[in-house]
Amino acid sequence: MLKPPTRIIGLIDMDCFYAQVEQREKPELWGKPVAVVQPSGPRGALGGVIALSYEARRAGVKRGMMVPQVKACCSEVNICVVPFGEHADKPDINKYRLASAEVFEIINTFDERIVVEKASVDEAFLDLTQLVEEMIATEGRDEALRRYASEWKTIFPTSHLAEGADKNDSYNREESFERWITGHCATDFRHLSILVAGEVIEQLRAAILSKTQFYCSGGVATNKMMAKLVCGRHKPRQQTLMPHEYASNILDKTSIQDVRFLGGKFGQSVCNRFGIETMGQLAAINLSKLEESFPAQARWLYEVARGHDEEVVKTRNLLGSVTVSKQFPGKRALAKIDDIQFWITGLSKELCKRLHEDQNANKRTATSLILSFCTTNWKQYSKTLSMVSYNPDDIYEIAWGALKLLNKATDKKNWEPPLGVLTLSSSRFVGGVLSGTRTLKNWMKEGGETSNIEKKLPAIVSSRVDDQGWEVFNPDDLEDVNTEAVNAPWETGLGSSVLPNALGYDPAFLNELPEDIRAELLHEQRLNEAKVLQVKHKPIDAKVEAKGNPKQRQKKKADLPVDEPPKKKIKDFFKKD
Ligand code: DCP
Ligand code: CA
Ligand code: CA
Repeated sequence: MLKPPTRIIGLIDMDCFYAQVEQREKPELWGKPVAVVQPSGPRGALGGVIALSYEARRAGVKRGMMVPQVKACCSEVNICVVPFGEHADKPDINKYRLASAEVFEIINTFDERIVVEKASVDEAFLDLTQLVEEMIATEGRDEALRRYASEWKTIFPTSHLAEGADKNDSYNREESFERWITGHCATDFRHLSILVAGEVIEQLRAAILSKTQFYCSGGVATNKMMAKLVCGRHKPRQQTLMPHEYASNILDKTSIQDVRFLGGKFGQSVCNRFGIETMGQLAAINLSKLEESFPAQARWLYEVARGHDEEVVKTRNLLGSVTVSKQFPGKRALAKIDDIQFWITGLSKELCKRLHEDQNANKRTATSLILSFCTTNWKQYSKTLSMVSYNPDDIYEIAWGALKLLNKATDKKNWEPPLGVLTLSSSRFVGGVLSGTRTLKNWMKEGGETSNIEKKLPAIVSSRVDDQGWEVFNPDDLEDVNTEAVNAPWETGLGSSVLPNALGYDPAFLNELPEDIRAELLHEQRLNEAKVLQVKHKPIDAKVEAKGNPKQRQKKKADLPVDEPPKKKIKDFFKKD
């Protein structure tokens, strides 16, 4: 038997976030169809749509469409292009990040009894359990009920009760809400708790709107998975409350792909394996059947199908690292020393710019610099170096000084093996601000402002160090380093934002994505890495794959046949064949 849930969890998700940032910047765009598109190259070519105002959605525009298609759907659409970075040739999402920081400032300071977990650039989970308990204890249950009975229309202007019928054509928000308040909420403490949390979220959303002009939606339930699911139920500018009792009503008709962590390939493989589409159908499959096909995820699947999810809301305010990264896929891989120096210069400048912003915002200074790169053979290397100052020239010297020793080419111009990803990242923050002229070392020696030293964050947890001090790691060696990169609950080994990703996803970019999309990209990456490793090292044993070796599968924490890559020393790796 699953234990009855005891927590009250909220989720806030900004509506069409990047589009609202553009609308606030150009107020004439409020109420109009707006599409935010990626610049696909520095020379003005445009990429696909990443955010859409609801007016554009109503005209049929979809995320991912290219501009001509968008215009065909909606001729009066306003196209806003994400600007290009100053120093590194890639989109600069800084203005959305800054807008996000404004929102998080309000969420983080709203009430100290709320535990806030930033889940992506525009989304936060809130554990409201303590606050709600204390609110009911302070006001008194009967007093609260009296207040709600007389004032509910003004207290809950945008709230919906998710009980199943709220998606029917005949649904009447006010009727349904009033019936709930005077019925279940009056007799059942668990319902009342959800209602009180709904009042908190109404107030928090109103505060966000009045201070930033941004609209958002909210969800309240007894766990993260359901809070996230119901938040989307009456979007935009609305919030949806779900007492646990209605979980099966909601899940019965919920598409498996609409559930957190099931939106991607994994969810699809669950659907395909059992020939099902809804969470209701998933709940009809018993645990041992689930274990046969998905040993690592079976328990989790079993529980979420019943509306249960134990994942805790973890405080996550500050990023553990500031990272800049650049990918050079395929033929663009860097094979010339000049090019590598050019890009390290650009990344050093970009990193410095970000570090200064971080310093201003968070009153902290990074003390370590991590240089990571990935060769075209998918191998990833990383070295933790000391930060000497927040000066781009110093950062360049340190990074290039370490990297240049690894060139396998014998002439003075070329570089071997070519580099597919270059990443500079800084971490191990200490409290306080280093002034421009002093070196970090002296500042630290003088005792500076280091009295409030933050917890030092491990840069890279699990890796092997070769005899030149380079950390050599494989995807399976990676561990989470207290960043925003979120793993699916059954996974442990992916998502470190410090590290470059073999398929070239920029970790800084990944961190800003909604977590389901990020989990999906990482999942896809894992699949591709598995393929690459198989092709390179060992053909797949079709029989073992078909039968599945439960032990081996469990060890890998995912149902993918990932072969152990050969443990080659970095020196051998760079030796000429
Ligand atoms: N984003 C992105 N690339 C993607 C998906 C999203 O850059 N593939 C950015 C743009 C979005 C922001 O992240 O505005 C938040 O993503 P959401 O999925 O929350 O979508 P929106 O906030 O745009 O819309 P909604 O109102 O549906 O939440
Ligand atoms: Ca959003
Ligand atoms: Ca989101």
